[in-house]
Amino acid sequence: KVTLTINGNQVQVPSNYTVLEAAKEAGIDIPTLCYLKDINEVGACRVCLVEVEGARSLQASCVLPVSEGMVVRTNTKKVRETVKNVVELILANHNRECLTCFRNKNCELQTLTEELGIEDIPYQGEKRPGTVDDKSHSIVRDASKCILCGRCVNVCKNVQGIGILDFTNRGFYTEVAPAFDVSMADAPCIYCGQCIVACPVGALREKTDIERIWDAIDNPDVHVIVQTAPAVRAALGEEFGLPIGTRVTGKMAASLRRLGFDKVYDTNFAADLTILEEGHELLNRIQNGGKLPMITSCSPGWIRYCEFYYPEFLDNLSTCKSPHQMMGAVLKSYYAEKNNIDPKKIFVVSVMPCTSKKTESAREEMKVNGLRDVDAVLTTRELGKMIKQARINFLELSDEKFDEIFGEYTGAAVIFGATGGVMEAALRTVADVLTGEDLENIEYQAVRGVEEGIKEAELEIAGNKIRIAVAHGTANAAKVLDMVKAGEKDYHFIEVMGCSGGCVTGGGQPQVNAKTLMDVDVRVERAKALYEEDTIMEERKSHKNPMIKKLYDEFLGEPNGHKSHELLHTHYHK
Ligand code: HC1
Ligand code: SF4
Repeated sequence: KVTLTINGNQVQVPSNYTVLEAAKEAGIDIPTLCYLKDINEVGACRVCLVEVEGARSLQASCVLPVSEGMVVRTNTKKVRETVKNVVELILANHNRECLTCFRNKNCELQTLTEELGIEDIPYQGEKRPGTVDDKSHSIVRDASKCILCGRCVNVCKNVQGIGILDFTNRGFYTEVAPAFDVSMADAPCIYCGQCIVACPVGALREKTDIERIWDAIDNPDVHVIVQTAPAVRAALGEEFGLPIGTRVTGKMAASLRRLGFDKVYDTNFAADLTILEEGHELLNRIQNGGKLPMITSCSPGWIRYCEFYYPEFLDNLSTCKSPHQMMGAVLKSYYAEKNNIDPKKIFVVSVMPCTSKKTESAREEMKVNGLRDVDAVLTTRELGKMIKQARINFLELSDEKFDEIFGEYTGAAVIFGATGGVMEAALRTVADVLTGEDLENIEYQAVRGVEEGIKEAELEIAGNKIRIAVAHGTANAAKVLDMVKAGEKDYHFIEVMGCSGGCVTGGGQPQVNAKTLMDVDVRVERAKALYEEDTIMEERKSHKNPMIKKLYDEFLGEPNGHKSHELLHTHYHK
């Protein structure tokens, strides 16, 4: 422990703390902008400057280690004036269209400007030319809003292990962009959107589909069906000021009905369906000498990562489409038939915590007879905006249920949204199939949690040894694949999710500001909401979903059967 003085108060903190962390612990708020805990600790923006006794110049507190007897002041005239000056310079070169910005009222630069009492910008010079790249299906990059903080650069490089974005050009013309200034559409970007979540301003955002969806809803000839991913219910409330990890399943269903969707369904239904298909695929591969390890295929960021960086593992991917794509395919076949609706007039909208799903839904592989399974994807953030546009008072809504029958789901489905959840859901079904019993012990703690980037276990089920691994974040996926390639590990089944924490912290989820992230592990809080929902469900195993049984009886036949292959499976090629 080290003792130092901050603003006249003695503070005792661990010796590996920075001054910023020490101040935070003492309840003293130092402003930051480029700082992002564990991801971007570079002292680049100079907003967190403090005065240190004995030092000639002001110091960036986010990179300044504490030391015994240190005397720090955070609120002197010199600090206030310098920091104000720093932010004024950033603003002078910033496209200040705040009122019409996607991030209006949710922008760290805007908040800082208000907190520092900046009312006019003394410097009026030339501005950096601002290019907008909106060519990809998933991500829009607006250089005129970029403040060069580097948060996106480091999340992509260090957390995802990819490095699409970097500083290009020099001096005044410095930009953050993919190498050689290519569009995000042409870069080997996986569209995970972690750069968007890390961005403190409006320089990176999703390509919005809001207007297309309003058009579909307003068109009386179109039957518009919405489905929501497991993880959305754990985060949507944050868009309306609720605490991180508040579960809003019932309010969400109610708000979707009020938005005017003809049917309100849950991707969870299709997650249960995925487990039946994928579970049987796994058993098939194990029993018939198929390609192992089998690797999950529901995270489209991970699929793109595999295609670009580990194509030798493409045959290891489960052939299952991701749940929301399966749902789309079932709606445009079974549901259309049953309700006598022309599938061409059905418009399927998925609400997802993910920006990569926008690109996934547009892939050629995700069509049946030339029709897209899913017509448009909204992020959780975009759904929040639509609810506000419709002037629905979200917080006042009473809980409602999803529509029958594709709104029916089990606890196994809802945990898909957290890292380890797909694995646990699959094990609950595979174990019952192998033992022929209705097992009571269904919580697989070894695959839960975010402490480890890679989780492993060896299970003994009905005399079979099954070796599994779970990786979240593509940098961790790379580590697992390298071990498999080197022959150091030999698994039967691997779950990979493109984002650290799984879908709950996907690139389409509400942004949480850097200050809050110093105290809260968002991955943990949102996952809790899903595990809680699991425990209160009547059925907690996918094969016990009565509507899934009905779907097989009336339409699909059996898991991995002919119809399933036509509608629910695909294959990725080099
Ligand atoms: Fe996911 Fe999935 S869990 S991919 O992580 O398999 O996005 O939430 O919807 O499709 O069900 C995301 C979440 C989601 C699919 C399911
Ligand atoms: Fe990197 Fe993901 Fe952003 Fe692409 S979407 S630039 S892979 S963080």
